[in-house]
Amino acid sequence: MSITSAIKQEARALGFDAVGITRVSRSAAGDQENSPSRNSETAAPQHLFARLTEWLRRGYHGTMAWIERDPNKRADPGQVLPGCRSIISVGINYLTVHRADEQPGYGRIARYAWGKDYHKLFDARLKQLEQFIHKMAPDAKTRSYSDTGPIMEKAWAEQAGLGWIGKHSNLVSADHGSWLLLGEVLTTLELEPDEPATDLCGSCTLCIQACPTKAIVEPYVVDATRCISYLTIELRGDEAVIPHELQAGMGNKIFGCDDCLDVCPFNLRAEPTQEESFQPSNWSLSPDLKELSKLEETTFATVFRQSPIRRAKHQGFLRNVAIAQRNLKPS
Ligand code: B12
Ligand code: SF4
Ligand code: SF4
Repeated sequence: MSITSAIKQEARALGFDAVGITRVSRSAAGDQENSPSRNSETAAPQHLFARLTEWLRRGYHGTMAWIERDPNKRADPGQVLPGCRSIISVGINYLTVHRADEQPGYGRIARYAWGKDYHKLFDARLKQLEQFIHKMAPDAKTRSYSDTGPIMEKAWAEQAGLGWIGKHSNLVSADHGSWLLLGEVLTTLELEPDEPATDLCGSCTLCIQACPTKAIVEPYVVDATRCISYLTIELRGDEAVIPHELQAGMGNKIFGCDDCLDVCPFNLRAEPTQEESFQPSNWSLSPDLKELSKLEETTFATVFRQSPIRRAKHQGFLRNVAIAQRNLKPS
């Protein structure tokens, strides 16, 4: 069995639902010069760099200053792992059989945050995959990330054939629909690449129409400053930092948003995950806004200890709850 096949087999055995490989060319890997503008065989750092810098120029990142720190590095894996030759993209399906309770008085939490924080799950499995690679190829260098590294994960996952970037700008998998979280191992090994995925969106615009705050400003481009996910998770400050028009669009969403993902026709084929850590906690399907509005800081820290929700912090979460409560009332 080739090393590529062995790595893929191991990734699946570790519980990754999707795995694919992109070959990063020598020039793209920043070995010859520290610029992402050189041509590549199988990857496209030029496009990544251009899209990222245009997105930043338009200010779509809002207060997420960390994303503008080093766009060159973010678009060029060779600057993250010198000598990088391949990226092993992996995905885990987080769809469960559950549905959110739509009763009035309840808030709405994005599906990825119904269970435990996925970062830990990915970190542990990615480390195991790296160990496996080192056993097979002791000289190989590796580095792994999920979400928190300077890597444009969706673009590499698309190149690796895991799915295509849909018009809502997230990766859509033919097998798992919208419900795939991503991670990757960068390595100096030259592995056999997969075919990039083909964009199957066609003339569909359901996600663009479904967005309550018109954050998908053009197909494939999301203005984060209008996106409810950003407003409820990333944006710090009191209610005054969110324009009234966007507060109204938030509806009952108190952490993240799935509206553009929910409507995607490719979700019809998606099968639920067996993954224990994505199974919803008691409060995640029917979060009672009245109860949550009384949550003390210490209780917040205890209840959401293992949940992605702790990222919003106590103040931000209660701000979101207050906006959702106001949105319940007829104006
Ligand atoms: C910053 C960030 C956000 C920001 C900005 C979102 C965004 N679209 O960029 C905010 C806070 C809003 C956000 C929200 C969400 N996020 Co987020 N986020 C990230 C993060 C950290 C970086 C993404 C990034 O580089 N953005 C910068 C822009 C420039 O890049 P981009 O999104 O890839 O957009 C460009 C491409 O789409 C490109 N493009 C591609 N094809 C084409 C074709 C054409 C013709 C054109 C013109 C352009 C184009 O042009 C776009 C604009 O420049 C990644 C993790 C990572 N390191 O990659 C997770 C990540 C993208 N997020 C993820 C998730 C799950 C979400 C949410 C669904 C969470 C939720 N339920 O609330 C929402 C979805 C909102 C949405 N519709 O995008 C997952 C997505 C998994 C997947 N299947 O795609 C990731 C990969 C994390 C992970 N490890 O799984 N996120
Ligand atoms: S996550 Fe919600 S607010 Fe953000 S682009 Fe999708 S539908 Fe719009
Ligand atoms: S809803 Fe339609 S346009 Fe949006 S990602 Fe899915 S198929 Fe593409």
